[in-house]
Amino acid sequence: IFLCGTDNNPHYSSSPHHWDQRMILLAFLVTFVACNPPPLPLDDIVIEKTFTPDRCDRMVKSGDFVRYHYIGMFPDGKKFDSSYDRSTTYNVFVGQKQLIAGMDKALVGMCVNERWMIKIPPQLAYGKDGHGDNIPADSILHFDVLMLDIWNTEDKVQIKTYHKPESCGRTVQVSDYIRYHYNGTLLDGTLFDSSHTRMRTYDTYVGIGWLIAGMDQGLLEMCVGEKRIITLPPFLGYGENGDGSDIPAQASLVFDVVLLDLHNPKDEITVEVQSLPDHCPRKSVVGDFMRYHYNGSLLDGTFFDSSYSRNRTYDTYIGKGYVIAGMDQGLLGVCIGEHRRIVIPPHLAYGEEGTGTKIPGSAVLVFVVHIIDFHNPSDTVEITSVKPENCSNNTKRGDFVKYHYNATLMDGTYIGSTCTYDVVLGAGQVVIGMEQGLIGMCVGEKRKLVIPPHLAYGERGVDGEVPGSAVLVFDVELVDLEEGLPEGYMFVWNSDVTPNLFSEMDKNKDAQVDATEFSDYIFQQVKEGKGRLAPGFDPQRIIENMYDNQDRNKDGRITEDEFKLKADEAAAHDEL
Ligand SMILES: *[C@@H]1O[C@H](CO)[C@@H](O)[C@H](O)[C@H]1NC(C)=O
Ligand SMILES: *[C@@H]1O[C@H](CO)[C@@H](O)[C@H](O)[C@H]1NC(C)=O
Ligand SMILES: *[C@@H]1O[C@H](CO)[C@@H](O)[C@H](O)[C@H]1NC(C)=O
Ligand SMILES: *[C@@H]1O[C@H](CO)[C@@H](O)[C@H](O)[C@H]1NC(C)=O
Ligand SMILES: *[C@@H]1O[C@H](CO)[C@@H](O)[C@H](O)[C@H]1NC(C)=O
Ligand SMILES: *[C@@H]1O[C@H](CO)[C@@H](O)[C@H](O)[C@H]1NC(C)=O
Ligand SMILES: [Ca+2]
Ligand SMILES: [Ca+2]
Repeated sequence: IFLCGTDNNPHYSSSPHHWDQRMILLAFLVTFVACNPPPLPLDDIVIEKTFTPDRCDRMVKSGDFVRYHYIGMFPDGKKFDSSYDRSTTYNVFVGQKQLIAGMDKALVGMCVNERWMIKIPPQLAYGKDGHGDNIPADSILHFDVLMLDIWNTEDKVQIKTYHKPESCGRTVQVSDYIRYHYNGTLLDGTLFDSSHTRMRTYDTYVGIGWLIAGMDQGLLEMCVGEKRIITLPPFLGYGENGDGSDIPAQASLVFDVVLLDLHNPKDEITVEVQSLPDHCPRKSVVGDFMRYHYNGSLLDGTFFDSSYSRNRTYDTYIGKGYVIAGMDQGLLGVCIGEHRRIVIPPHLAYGEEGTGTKIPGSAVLVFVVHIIDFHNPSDTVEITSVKPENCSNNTKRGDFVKYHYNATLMDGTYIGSTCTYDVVLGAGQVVIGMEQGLIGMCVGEKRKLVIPPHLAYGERGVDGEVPGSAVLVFDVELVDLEEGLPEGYMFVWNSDVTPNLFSEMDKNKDAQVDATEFSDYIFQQVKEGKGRLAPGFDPQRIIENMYDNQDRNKDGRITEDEFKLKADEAAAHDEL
């Protein structure tokens, strides 16, 4: 009891006991254990491991620099110092006599996040002299230590790739510009920063001092989609000053990084031809108008737009600044039907600003395009012909023709077909391109006509059948040809006209020609081969028109005067 000292031992000193010698001995032992933990002598440090983390990437070696928190106590639990009270870790080299000998020895082997109770005898602490006012001579010291950070001046950036994408073509090189997401933590796991909380990637040049040295090194050789953990010592990070309130002085940093985007400002577009059609009569040039489908994504595969989802092609002139510069370039030299992948760096796309919600600033864009068709506003109808053996009596304006056709778009999409189609050439009954394509054909001839939209259905197309600005392909076969009349005539005489025309027509001799007399007479002439009506039109209507024309005063009869008057006028069309 007395060994303990009365002030230390209120319980025993105040207990009224009646004891014999044995009880004193017992009390003595009990008191000893109860009041003052480890007694002298303590030969060496004693370590009690209060917490050991599951993971231990590295243990403190002599020569390492460490950051840790501690509470310094005397064996009775009385605190004499604490780093927590100063709100800053204790930062020091281990094994270089910057610490008391016992600490230099004890810290070796500790892991980050490990917590030890270290008990140090005076001869390995402040010995007989003690230390200042706080530590009396011959004090055993207890330190409750929590290790937070370990590094060494020999350390280099450590890179641990934990995910590598299947294809890893290009990798980050010095002076590349990259976009990435990261989580930054201290070595003990404390998150100090994350691009995710800002909801935007970190965008920067690499290897040219825009970043802390460790990141400038640690991001090199990464490929898009790769995930790596970059660990760097403070001298490659924020060093002795730390950064702001979140990165303490002398802190090792751990960055969990996923690379999303990569380009170099010197980059041009890259084009990868994925498939070419067998037949490619011409390749696109500046000024062509193109219809294409595309899927657009970012370099990490994030989809941002597709023409397929809209069910319609993207239609534009190329090489003229109607689309982003990279696309203007990437669409040159393509064949109709070609598939190609075009990778466009941001300076040839939407630049540092990006656009909309889906294309971030400085994003590299990947377009997989399928060229449906293109044409030039100066294009004419392209005709490929297969002629029969005796090919004469070729079609010309005014001829009445019959033909078969099958129509498709350039990509083979079926548009329509007919068994026979009848038209008078030059009468505006079919699109201009078709009129042109049917000229000069003989019966039995087959042609493939490629008709640009300005000679077909134009920018509007035909609702539900022909898309706007579509190039059309017609396979035609001429099956019949009836020669037309000279331009502008609906009826011609094959032989000389009788001088008694009026009286021949006036069958009932009442000195006027009525509509029936007129049409009977014309039909008769046609039947006898003396005259010809323009083929391809309704004869009844032609004759009615002729009659109306001749009946100048519109009283429903033609008099001899009206007849003569009209007949004298040369070169008028629907007339006798
Ligand atoms: C960072 O943290 C976020 C949120 O916890 C997580 O989704 C992400 O995968 C982490 N890693 C990287 C590299 O961003
Ligand atoms: C375009 O993207 C869609 C949806 O991701 C996909 O189904 C389709 O195959 C893609 N088409 C091309 C030509 O890449
Ligand atoms: C596109 O066309 C397909 C088939 O014709 C149809 O099922 C789909 O709903 C259309 N989508 C849009 C966005 O019009
Ligand atoms: C082509 O014309 C020649 C001479 O007019 C004739 O002998 C031949 O039979 C004709 N061939 C056909 C396929 O009509
Ligand atoms: C060409 O036309 C003339 C007169 O119409 C006709 O006699 C001849 O048979 C035609 N020839 C062919 C090959 O159709
Ligand atoms: C149109 O297609 C049908 C069916 O494939 C074919 O029999 C016909 O010869 C084609 N017509 C033309 C004018 O090419
Ligand atoms: Ca009459
Ligand atoms: Ca009249």
